Amino acid sequence: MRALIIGIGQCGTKIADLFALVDFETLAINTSKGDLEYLKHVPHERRILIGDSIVGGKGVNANPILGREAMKRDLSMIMRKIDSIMGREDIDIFFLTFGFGGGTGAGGTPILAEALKNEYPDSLVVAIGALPLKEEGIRPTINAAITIDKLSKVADSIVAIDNNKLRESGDDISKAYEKINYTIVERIASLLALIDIPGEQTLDGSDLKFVLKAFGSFATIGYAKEDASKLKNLSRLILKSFESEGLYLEANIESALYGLIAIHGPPEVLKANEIFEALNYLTHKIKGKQIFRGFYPDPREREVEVVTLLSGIYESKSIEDIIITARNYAQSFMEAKEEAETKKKELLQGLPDFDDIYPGEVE
Ligand SMILES: Nc1nc2c(ncn2[C@@H]2O[C@H](COP(=O)(O)OP(=O)(O)OP(=O)(O)O)[C@@H](O)[C@H]2O)c(=O)[nH]1
Ligand SMILES: [Mg+2]
Repeated sequence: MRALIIGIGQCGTKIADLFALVDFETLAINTSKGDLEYLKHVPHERRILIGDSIVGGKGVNANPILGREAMKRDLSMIMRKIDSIMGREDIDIFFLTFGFGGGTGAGGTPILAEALKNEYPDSLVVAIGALPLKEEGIRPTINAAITIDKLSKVADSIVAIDNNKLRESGDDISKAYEKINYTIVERIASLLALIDIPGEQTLDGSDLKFVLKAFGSFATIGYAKEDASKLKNLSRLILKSFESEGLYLEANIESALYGLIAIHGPPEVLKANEIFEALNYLTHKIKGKQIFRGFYPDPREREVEVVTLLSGIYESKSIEDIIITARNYAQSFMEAKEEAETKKKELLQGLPDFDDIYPGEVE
């Protein structure tokens, strides 16, 4: 399984930095020089400053038009860099990590996603983005809604992570961000670690690609872990990984088309009847009725770990909230703008020009 993680903007590069810590191939792209320097694990030659000629390394201050322009201007340099890291062949998945609410990530990610799809038609492009907090105001919500729309036309799947679910943790914001970022990396790393390795019934790269190739719809990753000595029923643990609504997203999992479940743990607890009970239940529950599965008995292991991936999701309250808020705002903003224009014309109508009042002053 060959994957490249590309972080875009501050949120995205922080997540890519954690992937670099656990030895993934990474690239960090930002319009802010300072934020790039702040990273700890992405090697220096893998950090790319974009849009220097327009914003001078200072970031784009949540303006996605500048983010988009910065990415466009430096796109060929980025594509050369990717080519030099990965070569032209056999890249299974590009994971693009970013924040939906800022300017660099929101504006730049769809441009890069499209270029990657064109240059690497056999590779998947999976967007992993953090949805803004409601308190951040209208701009991040609009950036998110428009970026979701654009990515849904070019990416294979969108793994949306709802930062609003942070509130449930009660931590302060930067700790909470950190926790979410770790969770993202932990789940994706656990999933990829179980692809293409020997097991009872295994998952390979093509299964994962099949599940993620879902015409730009939403996907989410669930997870559950338990000490093997404390495990009462594996079926219940598998269901628990879904019940938590996946990876920080409010979504109706019944609307999913495909699922994938990987179970890893000591052989004596991976009981076939308990696994099949859960698989049966879930296969009937999701709309697409297709669940790929892999079991990985491991005598050295003391914990049972379940990673689940659901894709093809179209019913998500987290996403609907953003789209509806942005659309309502756009509508009332356009109306207010039109009204302002009309009122301005009404207010100023009937005024003379200077020449009407001061005739004959200039020959
Ligand atoms: N989960 C998570 N979300 C984050 C993190 N940092 C910022 N965000 C969210 O991402 C959005 C802001 O995106 P940034 O990545 O800071 O913005 P940017 O892409 O660098 O763009 P500019 O700063 O405008 O140049 C906000 O909606 C934040 O809630 C993080 O570390 N983790
Ligand atoms: Mg930034």
